[in-house]
Amino acid sequence: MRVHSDSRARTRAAVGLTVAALAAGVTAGAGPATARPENAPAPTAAYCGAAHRIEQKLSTGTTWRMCWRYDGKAGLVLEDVSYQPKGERRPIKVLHSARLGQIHVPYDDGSVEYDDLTGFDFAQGLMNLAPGECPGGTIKTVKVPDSVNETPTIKGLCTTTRSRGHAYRVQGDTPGTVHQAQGRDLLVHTVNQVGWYEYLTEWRFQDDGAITMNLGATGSLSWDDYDAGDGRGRPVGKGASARATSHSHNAFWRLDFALDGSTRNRVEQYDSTVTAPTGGQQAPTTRTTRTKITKELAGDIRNYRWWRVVSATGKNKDGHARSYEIVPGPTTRYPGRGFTKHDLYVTQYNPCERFASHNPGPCGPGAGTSVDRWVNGQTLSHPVVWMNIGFHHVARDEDQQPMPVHWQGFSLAPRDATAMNPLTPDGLAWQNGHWRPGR
Ligand SMILES: [Cu+2]
Repeated sequence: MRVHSDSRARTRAAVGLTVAALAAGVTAGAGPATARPENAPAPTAAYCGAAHRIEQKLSTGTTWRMCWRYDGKAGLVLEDVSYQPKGERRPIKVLHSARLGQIHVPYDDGSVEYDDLTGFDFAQGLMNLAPGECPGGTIKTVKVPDSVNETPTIKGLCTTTRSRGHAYRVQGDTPGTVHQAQGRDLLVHTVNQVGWYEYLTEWRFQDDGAITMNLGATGSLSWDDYDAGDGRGRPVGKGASARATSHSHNAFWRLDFALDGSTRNRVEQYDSTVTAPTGGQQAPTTRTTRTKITKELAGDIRNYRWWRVVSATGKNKDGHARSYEIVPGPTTRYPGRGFTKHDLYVTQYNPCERFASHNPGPCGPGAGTSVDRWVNGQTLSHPVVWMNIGFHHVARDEDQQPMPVHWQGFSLAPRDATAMNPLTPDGLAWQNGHWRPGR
């Protein structure tokens, strides 16, 4: 029997709140607290105290520093993120602010779609972490703003380190000498419950300067959505009766860069075309062109296309402008809504533009409440990057029980942030540029 979509939506929200309340050790009957007005300024982290500072020197010599705070709708927010490899005298500032921008979950049968951050209490569903969920690390205490719980304090933020295998290896023509290093990452994560799902928000800061942000979905398939009698679901129990409705998870991240401490960054797009050999050419040729993105952009991933955010002020020791490249992970673009039609949006900074969809209120007359509407030709002097990574979830038997984590996300790779590999061992430090073997 199909549940009316409205009641289903209410069920979903109620489950999230009840379980969060129980986890916090209070009864589910706690009344709503006074909420902060929607457009009130969020607490600033221009300076953060020790409780809100994350500083990790990794065993390979790289230090990551940042401040964290917790937003009543967006959840974990990382601010003033900087990176300092062993050869740099000062930290290299990368991001002013980084967080999720929305999780949009439309179901294939057209019955319902969820805006988990703005409409379904993603942030309020922060979960206490068991010690084993943060191996070798520390679990920080998070005060959840605007909480309906009487004690909105959750042991919910894990910071730890993890090995990622080889960072590099080179032997070259000196058989007795192998230069190799095992890479280390700083890992920062939370778990947020929304209805039947539990989302892992993971930020990975590598010792080579790369940053990877992933959203993982686990928990259980939505109990309310076993009614796909119309061919839009997959059977997950015995026979064909229990059908879980297929759906999409369209995750957005919002990144406000501050390369070398300035938000006045530039954005560039690169495209290459490959042409079959002509005349006497031995092989195909590839031509790469750069397009400066000076106005707001709704961009799409394409073969041979990439973007980078370039520092307006800082250069590395080779005299090259520092930048970070945007490296998308696998994605399924959902064409059902205007705001999911493109993979990457770059907008001019506006503090009112907070969520990629279902933004609390329009930002000016006729401005709309989703990121696609904000791309309207403004000149970019302070670009904000919105990345949209989609996953079409067609359930399988293995999704019970619990559901294995399915991941979606993307990376930022440093490009000319340092003059050489930031992990270069001393013995190879002279090999910069067109070096000559056997020196
Ligand atoms: Cu799913």
